[in-house]
Amino acid sequence: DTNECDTDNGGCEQTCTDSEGSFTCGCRTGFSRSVDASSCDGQLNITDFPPS
Ligand SMILES: [Ca+2]
Repeated sequence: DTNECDTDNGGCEQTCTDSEGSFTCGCRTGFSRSVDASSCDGQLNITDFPPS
């Protein structure tokens, strides 16, 4: 299997996770995945995720 994440991060805006035959885009804490599955929507209220 190829690692799509090696090329342009798999087209993902934030995180990319390779899997057998495919790959998955993800978002960091405080972001939600957009409807197009490759990009992420803005941060939630920062007070919901205080820095540790
Ligand atoms: Ca793959």
